[in-house]
Amino acid sequence: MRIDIISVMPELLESPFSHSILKRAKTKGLLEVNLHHLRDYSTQKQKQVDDYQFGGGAGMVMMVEPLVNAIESLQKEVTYDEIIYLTPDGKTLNQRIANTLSLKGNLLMICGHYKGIDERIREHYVTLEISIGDYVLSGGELAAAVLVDSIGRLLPGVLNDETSALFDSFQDDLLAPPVYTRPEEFRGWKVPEVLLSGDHRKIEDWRHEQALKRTQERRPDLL
Ligand code: 6GU
Repeated sequence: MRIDIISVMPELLESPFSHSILKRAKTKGLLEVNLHHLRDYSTQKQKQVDDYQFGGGAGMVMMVEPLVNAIESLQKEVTYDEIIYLTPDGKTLNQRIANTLSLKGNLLMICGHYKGIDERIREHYVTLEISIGDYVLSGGELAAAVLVDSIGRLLPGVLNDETSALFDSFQDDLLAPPVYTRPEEFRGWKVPEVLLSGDHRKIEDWRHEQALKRTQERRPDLL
C-alpha cells in the first residue's frame, strides 16, 4: 500500500511512522508513506498557502491553488483509491473504516490547518472525510497519524502473529478480554485458574464470556 500525505507541517508526521509496527511495515515493503510539504506547491514568492476567508471572520483558510498543484502532481504518478481529508466534521473513524481502507492500494491524505481548506477542494477532489473523534485538534496531522496506524497494522504480514489483529477490541464489535503474563502470582494476586488449565476450549469460552461482560459494562452501545 502507498499512502501520500499533504501537510503544512510534515515534520509532525516523521516520528510516528519511524517506529514499531509502522516501521516494520515499511521495512518489509508492505507500506510506503510519503510526506509532501504543501509549501513546495505554492506558486507565490512568499510560498503562501493560506489566506483570509471571504466574508470576513477570524482564521485563515488553506488556498485552492497549492492544494490543486499538490494533488494533480501526485495524480500524475499514482491513481488514488481515496482522497481523504482529515477534518473534525468528517465521518468518525472506527474499526470498520480502518478495515475497509486497509484493502485499498493507494491513499492520499490531506491534513487541514487553520480554519480548514477551501471548500472547492472538498467538492472536486476529496472522496472521503474522516474525523478521529468529537474534539478539536490544532491540525489534521495527528489524526492522519492515527488513521495510518489503524490501517497499517492491518496489512497482511505486518503483525508478527498474523492472527492477533483478529482478537483486537472492536474487531468483532466486542472489547478485548483481560490478559495476563508471568508470574502466576504476584503479591497474592493470582492469574485466573482457567488460563493455566491448558484446556483451549475452556479458555476460549472464558475469554468470550469476559469480552461480553466487559463490553456490557463499558460499552453497552456496541452490543
Ligand atoms: Cl481529522 N482534525 C482536527 N483538526 N481535529 C480533529 C480531527 C481532525 N478529528 C478530531 N478532531
